Amino acid sequence: MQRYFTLGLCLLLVFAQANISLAHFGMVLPDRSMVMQGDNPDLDLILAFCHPFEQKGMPLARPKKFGAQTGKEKTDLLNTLQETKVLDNQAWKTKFTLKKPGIYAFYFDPQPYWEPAENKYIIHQTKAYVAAFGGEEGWDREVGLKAEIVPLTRPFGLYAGNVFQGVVKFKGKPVAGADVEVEYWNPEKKVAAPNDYFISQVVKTDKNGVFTFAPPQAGWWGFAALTTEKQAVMHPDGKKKDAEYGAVLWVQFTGWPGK
Ligand SMILES: [Cu+2]
Repeated sequence: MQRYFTLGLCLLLVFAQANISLAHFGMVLPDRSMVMQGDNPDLDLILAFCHPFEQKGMPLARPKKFGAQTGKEKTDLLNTLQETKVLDNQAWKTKFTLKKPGIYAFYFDPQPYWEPAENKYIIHQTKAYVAAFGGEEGWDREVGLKAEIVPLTRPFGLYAGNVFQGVVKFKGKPVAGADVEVEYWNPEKKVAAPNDYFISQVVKTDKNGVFTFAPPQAGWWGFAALTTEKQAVMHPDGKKKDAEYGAVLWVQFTGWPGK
């Protein structure tokens, strides 16, 4: 029942928005992007699938992969996930205790999500960074996801209004001319868009796969760089379907502390 309801909701959005980009986002949201000496070292993380500005949830099945990378070390965290609800939909949560200084990249690879309205699968490989205890090395290290945004701007300690740049990679190579959809995580739907064009911001990557964006307001902003792979996933109907790969990155921006 739940599944049909969500599906209906997504279809509704498709028709309601016509050609305006329909932005689903994988999401990994730590409760903080920076943890300092003396702070509580226990992070709470949620993993979800949603339309972040509109605060509409979609179900996220148990991911295929979920882990943390710090330095060259990868830790498999899949078994730590507990099912929860985010925006009334299936989602996942976990706790992670930071033990040493460094940059932690939290990433997941979801099961392909079938979107009948678009006759394709959606696979958003999603990432967020947490900087711990003064560590600063290695924020530009790739995790090695099939679809990945590699930051060119240090992805923490950012003010609202700072320019943010990243390289979009697919199978390890920069993607020129990719659409990057950008959305604000809009807690309690406090912000209303003047019209539907404002919901998702869109920028393109240049010939080197680089995109640039400057968020106007503090909060978490999601970047979803989209690449379609033809006939990527076998559908139960026996035909291979296209997959929209999203390289998704969530970055926290903070308001300027002065007046
Ligand atoms: Cu959707």
